[in-house]
Amino acid sequence: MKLYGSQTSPYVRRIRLLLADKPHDFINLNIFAGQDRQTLAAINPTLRIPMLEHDGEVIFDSGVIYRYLAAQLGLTALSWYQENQLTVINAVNDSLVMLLQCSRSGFDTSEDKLFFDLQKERVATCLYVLEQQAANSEFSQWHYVSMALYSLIDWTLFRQLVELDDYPALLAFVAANSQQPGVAVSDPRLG
Ligand SMILES: N[C@@H](CCC(=O)N[C@@H](CS)C(=O)NCC(=O)O)C(=O)O
Repeated sequence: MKLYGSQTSPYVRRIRLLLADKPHDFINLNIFAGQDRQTLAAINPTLRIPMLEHDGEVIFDSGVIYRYLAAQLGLTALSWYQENQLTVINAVNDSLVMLLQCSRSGFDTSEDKLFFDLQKERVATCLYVLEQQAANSEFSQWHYVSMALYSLIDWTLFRQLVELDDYPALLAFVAANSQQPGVAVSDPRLG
């Protein structure tokens, strides 16, 4: 089983955490340049990571990879409530990736522009809900949704994308899970 990704991607990290105690090869790509980008393009036309290669199949997208692995590993299906939690986590993640890419493209994302405002509003409304759920101990089990949340919040801290002081339960959640299997080796700060 081969997982293609990068050290810094939060979408890749959630799958690495899921596979932490399962035999697999991690292929660390620089998806934005050189030979690695050609490797990515040859495998995945969406030009996004992660992707998983197993038994002659290549699976794109962390959500689909999770469904594939859940079937392989015999994991319990997510409840609809957990699916919604994952959607909320993904919404923050997607908006922050877009803001980061805008910033790296030379845009001043602190400007009052519709696109930036919409992303920031979504990040705030979603983080508010996740904070309440964390305070309510809804992520006290180390399952896939918790892994996705951990990957998002730790990446947000690493990239310094949002001031998280207003989200003490999310910070406590990250602190409480820093010793979970696979967390140290998948730290984006090693990228
Ligand atoms: N829906 C996708 C999102 C994956 C994603 O956005 N990955 C980022 C890295 S964190 C990426 O590949 N970005 C490349 C790009 O936007 O060109 C998933 O869940 O796998």
